[in-house]
Amino acid sequence: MNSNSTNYIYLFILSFTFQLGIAQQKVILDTDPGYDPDDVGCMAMLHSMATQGECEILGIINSTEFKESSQSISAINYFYNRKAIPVGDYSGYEKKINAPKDMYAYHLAENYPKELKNWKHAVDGVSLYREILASAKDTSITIVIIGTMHNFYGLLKSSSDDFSNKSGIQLVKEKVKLVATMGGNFIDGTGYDRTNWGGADALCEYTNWSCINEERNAMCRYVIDHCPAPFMASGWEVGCGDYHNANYGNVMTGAGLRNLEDSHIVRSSYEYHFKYREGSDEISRHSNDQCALHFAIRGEQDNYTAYRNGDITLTKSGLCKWDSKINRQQGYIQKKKDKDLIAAEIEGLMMDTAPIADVSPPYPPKNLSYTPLKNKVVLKWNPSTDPTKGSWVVGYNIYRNGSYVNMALGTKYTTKINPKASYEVRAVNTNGIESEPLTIIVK
Ligand SMILES: [Ca+2]
Ligand SMILES: [Ca+2]
Repeated sequence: MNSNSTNYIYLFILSFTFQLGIAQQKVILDTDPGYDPDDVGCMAMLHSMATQGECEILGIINSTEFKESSQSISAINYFYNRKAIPVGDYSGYEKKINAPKDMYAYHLAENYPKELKNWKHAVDGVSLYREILASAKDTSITIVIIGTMHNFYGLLKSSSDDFSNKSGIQLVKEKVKLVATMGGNFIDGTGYDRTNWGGADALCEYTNWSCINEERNAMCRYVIDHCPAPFMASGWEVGCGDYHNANYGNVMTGAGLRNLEDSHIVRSSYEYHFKYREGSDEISRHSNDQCALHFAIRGEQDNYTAYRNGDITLTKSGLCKWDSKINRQQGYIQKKKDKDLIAAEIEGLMMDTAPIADVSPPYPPKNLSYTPLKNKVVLKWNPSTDPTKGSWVVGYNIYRNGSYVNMALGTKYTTKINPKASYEVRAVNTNGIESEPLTIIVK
């Protein structure tokens, strides 16, 4: 094939992609790995869609109180040869505790290689959001929350810092395209919560974890009342419909993982969970978290019906309501296609093997400059990219006088003033490979 026809085919594919409206999404995933393996299924899907060029994963944040949860995220990133993806963790708990040994988060942290040697080395979750959003283009970021709201609530409550002089609300308003969340219950637009939104008193006799959790309910009500970006919920009834036979049943995934190698991290997580937590040989699970991500990246396609541009209310007792007459850019999805057809698509995405590690360096950043402040200096540069499909730039390593200092997640780094210091900035790809440096001497 000559290069003209190659170019022609490339342009054709490019225009076809744009016609379909499939743009590459820049995603921050906020997850709670531990109790339920659907978070692992969801991370597997995310990596798989990244390999196919549908999205870049800018960071993954844990919201649980378990020390092993952020490490389990790190192990999953490592498995998919993207060990340099920043991992965040919620630092607001009074204390972090060890995960019970029957949890897959414990299993992954113990038995799989990972970059994060200790949860304390994870980036603070709220800081991770703020640093990435501060340097992002307007309305460019998709946030997918499949855990609790601890980190995102913290972001909305946050104020000016070294990353940005803007409030968290302002950053979300400017930079975020969509907040997609697994949560709530919206059969016919209303229902009692039994998810991370804090549960509901009304369901307390049903299972004890659906009793109201006042902290989560209050956080979620704040988020719903104050989130200035489009906010879409994938409720309990979408991925898991066993509650009052809601919305045509469960989207069950996981059984197919048995076709993978024993050591595949997703298969192993599901098997561990079912063996030790449920005492079962079956490894099929509802797909609550996966449906939220599926919609966030691919849109409704023919899988879901999206009810947009309304207003969500969550009451203190856990009742979720949607009002189509007030447009606060909030809404929810319901299944459109048969549950088993959606499940097949999701499970297919959960079963990818790891892509080849990207060993070619990203392009170096450009236009490094600095601004001296009172006791500080702010380095700034232009963003760079990695040309390898399925890889991207996850951050920039900063060196001072030849020694590594830190990784910046945006295109700015603030540090205490150090006269005559020489700074190097190197772009870092998903596999941790650095670009050639860009150097400046602070006078
Ligand atoms: Ca979850
Ligand atoms: Ca590369």
